[in-house]
Amino acid sequence: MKKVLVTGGAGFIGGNFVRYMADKYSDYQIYNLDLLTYAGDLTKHRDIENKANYHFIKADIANRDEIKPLFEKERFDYVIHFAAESHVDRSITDPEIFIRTNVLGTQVLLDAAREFAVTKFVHVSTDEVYGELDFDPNTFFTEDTPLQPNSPYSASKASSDFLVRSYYETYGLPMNITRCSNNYGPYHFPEKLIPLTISRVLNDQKVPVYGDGKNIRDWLHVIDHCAAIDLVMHKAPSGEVYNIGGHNERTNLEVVKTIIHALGKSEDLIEFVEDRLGHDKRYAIDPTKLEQLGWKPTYTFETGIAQTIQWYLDNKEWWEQIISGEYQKYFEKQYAM
Ligand code: NAD
Ligand code: TDX
Repeated sequence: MKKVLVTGGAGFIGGNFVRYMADKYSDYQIYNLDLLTYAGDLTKHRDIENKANYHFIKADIANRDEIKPLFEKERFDYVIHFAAESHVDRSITDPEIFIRTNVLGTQVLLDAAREFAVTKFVHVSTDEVYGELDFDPNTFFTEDTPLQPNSPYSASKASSDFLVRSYYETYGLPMNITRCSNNYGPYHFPEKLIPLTISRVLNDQKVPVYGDGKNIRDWLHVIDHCAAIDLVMHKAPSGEVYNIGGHNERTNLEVVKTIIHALGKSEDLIEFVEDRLGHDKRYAIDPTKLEQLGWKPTYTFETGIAQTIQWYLDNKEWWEQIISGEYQKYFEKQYAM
């Protein structure tokens, strides 16, 4: 029996990962540790919360007094670290919490993982630590691309990557770092482009597109990301970094138009608004190293976006409850629309 600590398991990707693991490995004990910030919610786990191998712990990763006793008591085998402040726009408005959670929180976890000798620490990072690519379609981020983060968010993630690397080099802590491209899929918080577009188009509301809409992101379905982490956790040699992405590059405008057309609405819903500060032009992943480990994505962008739109149609109560609360104030402040 293995004990797996998943931090941030009430959020979007961590939440999908917790469900994936609890369903796939009945012989593992899955511990979802989450502070339940604005981005965390437990209603998404109603169908697994009574499983014998699922446990929830409300705690703050940056609070050493909470984290250390927990590791001492449970003696986790694996730590899969998703918990973070994850929204670039919020990091531009208020960077401080990003440093506390993403940098200090990671350090607290690393100290506990080291002291209580976990089998492996998997640090879930992002392609944004590499900075931006230009529009040459033959250029990609590889694991050897230098880190050049451009936003406070990506700078905090890059800092945490360096800390994880240093604990491997200095103390021999077994670890992997994964750097994934933009995720989408069920339970994606509606402040991010895809769920924001789906929810607003369904309500016949304008969709804010930053700048000229030509920035490119490389989209990966969240379940393909979960499978990649499962593989890295079990098969990757310690100390290695893996990029995760499935060659699904789209401009933001293409993404928004795809959703509008799929829902049978008009492109008049598109509203070009002021650009994001320091807006990265393009992200694109070369996943060769992970493919050599045995990973292959199951979704194309077309099949993934269709599944995702259908999920938002079938689960309106989940996102309606989110956009009707505190989120409404955030939206008004962020967009002034
Ligand atoms: P999210 O914002 O949906 O979820 C983050 C979760 O972390 C929330 O449940 C929140 O309550 C929890 N959390 C925040 N601060 C905490 C703290 N101090 N202690 C404990 N829990 C805390 O984020 P996401 O989109 O699911 O991203 C998960 C991870 O994957 C992040 O580390 C992010 O950097 C990385 N990532 C995300 C994407 C993407 O497209 N969303 C792509 C690549 C990498
Ligand atoms: O209202 C919007 N209008 C718009 O044009 C929003 C919210 C976004 N955008 C643009 C900005 C980006 O070019 O869409 C693109 C995607 O934006 P986000 O959904 O905010 O994602 P991004 O900034 O690319 O970061 C995401 O992927 C990498 C996650 O939020 C990060 O956590 C992850 O590391």
